[in-house]
Amino acid sequence: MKDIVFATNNEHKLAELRQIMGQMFHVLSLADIGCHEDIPENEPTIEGNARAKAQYVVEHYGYDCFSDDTGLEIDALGGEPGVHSARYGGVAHDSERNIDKVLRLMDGMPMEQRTAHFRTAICLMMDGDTHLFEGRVDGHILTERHGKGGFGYDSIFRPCEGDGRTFAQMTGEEKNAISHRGRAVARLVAYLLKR
Ligand code: ITT
Repeated sequence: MKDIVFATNNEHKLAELRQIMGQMFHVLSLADIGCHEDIPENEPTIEGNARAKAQYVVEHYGYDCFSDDTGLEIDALGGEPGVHSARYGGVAHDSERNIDKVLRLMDGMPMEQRTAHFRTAICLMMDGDTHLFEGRVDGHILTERHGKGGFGYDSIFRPCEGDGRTFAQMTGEEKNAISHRGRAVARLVAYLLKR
């Protein structure tokens, strides 16, 4: 099985990736290659941040790799939290605070105004070339948390294509089948298998 490095520090993303790609590729984490630092993500777009993360690993560690940058874009909030999704509540990677802020800002809004989507940009840097793969899923932001699975904003996001459950109420397989990340990874895998 071929090794491939996934440039993430997010253990939930890594688990999802291994669930999707694990039969075909041996997915190595940053810890597996000895990278323990917080890679800077200062670009104004998720595509830019995905590229920055992959570039960092290529430059500092010399591995071909791919990265994932994801944002939750809420229409009524002008596309926020978007590229600021990880630290929307003020503290990096505190999902409870992030969710609290979204629910506060959307308090009292009717369901038809609560439309949102997740967008994932995957950046693959391989043999000196750069490739971007995108995935998107549309849905609604609920008024309170539902479910204990998933991570990040999953407990308040109900995808349009599902059966009324949030991502946090689905199994990993169910989420991957329709999610932003699942779709972007499907494109990445199709490309890697064709090469
Ligand atoms: P890496 O940069 O190390 O990959 P990160 O957690 O910083 O990990 P992002 O910047 O891409 O990742 O993600 C921003 C935040 O968006 C993340 O911290 C989660 O709270 C949220 N998020 C990302 N993917 C998600 C998903 O599939 N479901 C729910 N929330 C998600």
